[in-house]
Amino acid sequence: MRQKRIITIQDLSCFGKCSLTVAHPIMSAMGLEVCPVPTAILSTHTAGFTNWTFRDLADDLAPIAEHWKSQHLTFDGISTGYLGTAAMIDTVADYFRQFPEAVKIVDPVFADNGKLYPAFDLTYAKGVAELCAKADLIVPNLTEAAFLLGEQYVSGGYDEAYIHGLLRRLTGLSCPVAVVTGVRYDDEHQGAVAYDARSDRFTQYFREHIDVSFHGTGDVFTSALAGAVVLGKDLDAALKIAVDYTVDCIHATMPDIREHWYGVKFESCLPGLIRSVAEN
Ligand code: PXL
Repeated sequence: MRQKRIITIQDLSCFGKCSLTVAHPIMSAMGLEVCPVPTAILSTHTAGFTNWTFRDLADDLAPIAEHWKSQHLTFDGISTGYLGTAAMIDTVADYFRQFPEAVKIVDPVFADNGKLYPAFDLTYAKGVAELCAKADLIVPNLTEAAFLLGEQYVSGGYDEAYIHGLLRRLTGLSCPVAVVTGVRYDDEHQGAVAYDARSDRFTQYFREHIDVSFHGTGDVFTSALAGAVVLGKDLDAALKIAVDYTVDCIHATMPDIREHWYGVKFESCLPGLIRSVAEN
């Protein structure tokens, strides 16, 4: 059987443990053949560092896809993350058109904690909502979900009915499956809730809430989720694999939180992820 093959389109932040520098090793460890398409090269990510370098690689993306088409390459999945510019959204939509056989997973990556990331505005958020309409699976956090729907962000005190309604409205963007991350119904637990509009079915997986916030955990979660989905795992198994791995990475980083504030130590947890893929 041919190894499952996934394109991952997002930036390469050379330091900081996010986007491609986590997606590639995580999905490789899961057994996928990973084909990274860097949208930009930055010296560091933009959350907490200053004066980072940024080189836009937008002009390289279309020729890469054209070359791959000329070589008759096919892909089982395409996963997208931080794209950097609104123009890049159209380029990614072209990848979706050129490789219709691939399962398309969009992590919006433009906001958190009620606020847009520094590089983005409402036009960008609208562009991502249009990209979500072309995806098979979207993975917003609660802030991104609110922006995608043009709704008020609700930071807490919500119940299951709210989250289920939110997920139904997200699939109403014209994407069959939505997963929201960072859901907390009480003070002790945190997890992800998914909805498949085709079967009208919700699924969820929670672990203990850890009262810290690390940059890049969204990218870690989506990498493990996308890897699991493209490997053919069902939504229940994929949620468990991704939540467990993300929580394990946070635990592994906690003792070193001051030194390691910029991202999680995902490497030491890869053996557990590999076991989890085999078991679930
Ligand atoms: O983890 C999301 C992310 C990815 N890439 C870059 C970022 C961010 C979030 O701020 O700045 C460059």
